[in-house]
Amino acid sequence: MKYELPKLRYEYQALEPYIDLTTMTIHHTKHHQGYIDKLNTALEGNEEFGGNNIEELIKSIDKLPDEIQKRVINNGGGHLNHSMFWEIMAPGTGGEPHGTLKESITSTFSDFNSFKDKFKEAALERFGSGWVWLIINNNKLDIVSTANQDNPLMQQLYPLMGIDVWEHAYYLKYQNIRAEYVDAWWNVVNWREIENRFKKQTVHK
Ligand code: MN3
Repeated sequence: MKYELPKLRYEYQALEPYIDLTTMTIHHTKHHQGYIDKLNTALEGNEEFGGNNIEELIKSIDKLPDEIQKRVINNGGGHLNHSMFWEIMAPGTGGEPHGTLKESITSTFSDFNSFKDKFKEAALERFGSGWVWLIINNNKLDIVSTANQDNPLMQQLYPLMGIDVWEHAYYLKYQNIRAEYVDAWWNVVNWREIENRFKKQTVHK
């Protein structure tokens, strides 16, 4: 089974004015598709790895043969990261999380605005291309940053949400001003989906 580009649950222009139509279109159809194509090529002859579950593939990255490991980190990571990214955004969202996720964020970071400040700081500090994540590990939240297309699952940390700070994610609209992109991005954060990801990691644990 080859990996395939997931369909978006909204139109390419739906996240305007915060994320523009052209960026969304290129990001999904060119960048994300490119990672998938290269991942499929890397796995030719190695189809036993992952069993078409991208999370499992990335979690067990150490088990892959050396000659394809780096390509799978880059392109499998790219596929996993973007698949989550499209889902944790939606039009008409933003605001604040609810329920146990809100409680957990508040008890970890003292309040929601402090969490946002810390997340933004990490996004601005990420040198070059990468991602900033809210992760959960043994029921504890933390903010971590990774380079390139690395995913926290490679360190067995579960990503609840993450922001793509590669220039391809914001350059057309925000040019070099990453801070403006991060500020705008909060308006399209789909907390309901992130709450679901949080619940799946905390129930029965
Ligand atoms: Mn990207």
